[in-house]
Amino acid sequence: KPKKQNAYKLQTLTSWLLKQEQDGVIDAELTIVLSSISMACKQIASLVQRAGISKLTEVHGAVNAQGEDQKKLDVVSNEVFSNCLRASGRTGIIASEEEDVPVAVEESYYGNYIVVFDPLDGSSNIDAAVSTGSIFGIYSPNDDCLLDLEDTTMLDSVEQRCIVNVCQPGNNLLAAGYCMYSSAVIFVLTLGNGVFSFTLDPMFGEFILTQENIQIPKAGKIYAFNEGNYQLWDDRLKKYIDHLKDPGPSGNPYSARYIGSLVGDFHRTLLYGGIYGYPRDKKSRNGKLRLLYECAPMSFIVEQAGGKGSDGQQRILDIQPAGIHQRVPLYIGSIEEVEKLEKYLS
Ligand code: AHM
Ligand code: MG
Repeated sequence: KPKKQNAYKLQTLTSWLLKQEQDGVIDAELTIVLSSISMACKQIASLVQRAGISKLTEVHGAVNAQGEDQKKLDVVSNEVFSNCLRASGRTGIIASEEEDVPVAVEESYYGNYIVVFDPLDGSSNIDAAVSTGSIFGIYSPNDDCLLDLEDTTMLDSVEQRCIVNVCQPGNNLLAAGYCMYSSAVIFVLTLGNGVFSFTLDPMFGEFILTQENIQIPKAGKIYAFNEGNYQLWDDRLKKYIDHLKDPGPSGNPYSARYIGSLVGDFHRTLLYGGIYGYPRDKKSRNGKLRLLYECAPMSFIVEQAGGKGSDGQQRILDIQPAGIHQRVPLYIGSIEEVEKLEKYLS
């Protein structure tokens, strides 16, 4: 009876992570960090789903139950993410798109992982109940950022040390992932050995493994750019976009799809192939997206799936960040599509 057999095969994110630990892919500390991130994502998923209702009651889930001022959902999501990471006791430094500077975690007693994250990307979509997501990346523990809290002379340099430790190129990422809050809640993860996708089962409240070793199609005729900025773009980029719209002899131009939510646009590109782009333009000289919290984690994932992440000239993962909130142009997706774009830009 195939149905029953399948039921036994269900694998939760937790059991999958423990298997990775047993196989020596990650250590016990990283397993705990990842599981605390998945916990944060479950909480954010329920906050996002209740956003319209919370507005009426002016309470965001349990977070604001004491009648404090209502906070914006991205601010609340940042607190949820930070609190889960702090409570894991395995993170040394956390750096969020929502915070001015990276923060050293005083509570750390074992691990010292560095976690960068964007707790709620695409939050302008929330009021219309359109997809949003959380994005994260994890870097190695680094002894240089261990804090001696007894030594007050160290405290001035703490912020500086944190910044130095967080500013690592994407090449150093140990793990990266995102959680998409859409018609389904999907957690996508790479530990550097392929890309795996888990779907939140609303019946059990558990992420269940639904796709293993995802491979992005080598090419794909879907492009996702905010074409409202067309007149602000470089002429070479305009030519590339014009080429995508040219039906050519086959009579089939590319299709345009743009949610305006990186996680949703990226997830579709990962599964169906094509290209997502956020170029530089006359207004924003480095584009809009952040290297540490958005571009590097997504590029690590896409490369693990056989695709490519580029700033138009070079591999995103090779870029050494000069600052924690640095922005870079991003072109990401199927290898052939990104390489074609690079040719147009060169
Ligand atoms: P955010 O971090 O402020 O949410 O901005 C990032 C978002 C991405 O999710 C999305 O791809 C992009 O901004 C959309 O920008 P635009 O509205 O300029 O097309
Ligand atoms: Mg963002």
